[in-house]
Amino acid sequence: MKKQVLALAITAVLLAACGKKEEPAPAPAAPVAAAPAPAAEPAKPAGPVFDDEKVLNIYNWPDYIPEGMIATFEKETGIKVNYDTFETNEALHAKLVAGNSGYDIVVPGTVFAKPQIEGGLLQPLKKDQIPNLANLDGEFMKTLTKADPDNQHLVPWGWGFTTVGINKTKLEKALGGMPMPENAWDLVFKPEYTSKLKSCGIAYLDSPTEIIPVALHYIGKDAYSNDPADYKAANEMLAKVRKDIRLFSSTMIDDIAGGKACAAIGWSGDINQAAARVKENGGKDVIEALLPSSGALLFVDAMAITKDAKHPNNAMAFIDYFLRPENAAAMANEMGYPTGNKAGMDKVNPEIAGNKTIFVESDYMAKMIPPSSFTNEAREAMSNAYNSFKKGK
Ligand code: SPD
Repeated sequence: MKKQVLALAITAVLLAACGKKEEPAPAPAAPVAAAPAPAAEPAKPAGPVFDDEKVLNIYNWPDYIPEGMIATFEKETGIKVNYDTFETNEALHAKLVAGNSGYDIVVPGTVFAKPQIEGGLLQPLKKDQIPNLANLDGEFMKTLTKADPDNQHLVPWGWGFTTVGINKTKLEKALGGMPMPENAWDLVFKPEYTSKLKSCGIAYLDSPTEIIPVALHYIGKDAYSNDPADYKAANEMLAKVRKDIRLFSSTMIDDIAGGKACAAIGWSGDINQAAARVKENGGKDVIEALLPSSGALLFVDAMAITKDAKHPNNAMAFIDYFLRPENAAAMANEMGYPTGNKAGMDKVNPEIAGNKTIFVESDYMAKMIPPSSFTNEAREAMSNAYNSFKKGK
């Protein structure tokens, strides 16, 4: 029952963002897969089909795949998986726009997947080759229609939220008796706090579309504003704390676990992974992902097949494999990210299912900022604003 409530909570928030009518997407690029069977041939049983070349090239975020998941797929199928990582949506997007990325499966955030689908950079799925799509939560899939109108291109990999992560032990020492703020975003955005925390280290994710939206939200603007004047306002706020930021990184798990940062703008699952790493290493510091009173920024990352994938059938087979219940549970248990797959919920460990920063309760879910997207022009303006912030100009 509790699990049903959790599922409803995230879908309610994500669906709330789907109110706007989307412009129809242009016709998708033609699939590169093998030619369809002649009409007279009897229908093949649903399920995986493989390409002649037993290779699959995947491009995903770092620290985002449970141990052994690739090895088991390779063993079962004989397909050799080349698994590379990117650190920002911007980096993946640039590769897709340039074309011939060499990747079959990519995992954009939905904020970027929307323009990628509209631009014909991703190909539609052959759903008859992915029977495990049936394991996905239908309500959750409805939320993805904001980016992918008929659920033709995207299969959720993981969801989480951008928030403030802390090393409570070091942070309290650096605050020296100053009480925690009511809104955790103050820790990383308000000079009163950052000036104290710079001694134990403040880390920011390193990408315009990660930092500007939370900064906009903090100053009371729409996190997904397309207005450059709003970016200027966000930058004015950010400029005041720039000197206190120690590092910019999208792979900060070791930095947090190793004590290089006591406050960070990071991703929920990564902060939970840092907490687990400290414990594994026998450390005593307490690492926590916080739930800021003004809300945090929800994201959904989704698998998609590139328009020019050389191994689209192997890609479909991997997507079907990923959708097995045990893989969904491993994503939550090992990586701290739920997947929108309801079939694996009973395999999630009780302490993970009960972690409110992984399976967020409905009360807090109502405060979350749901994902949306930016125009191309806005992304460019945001990049300029972010780069001048980083340079301290
Ligand atoms: N460790 C990988 C976490 C994946 C984060 N994707 C975030 C996209 C948010 N915009």
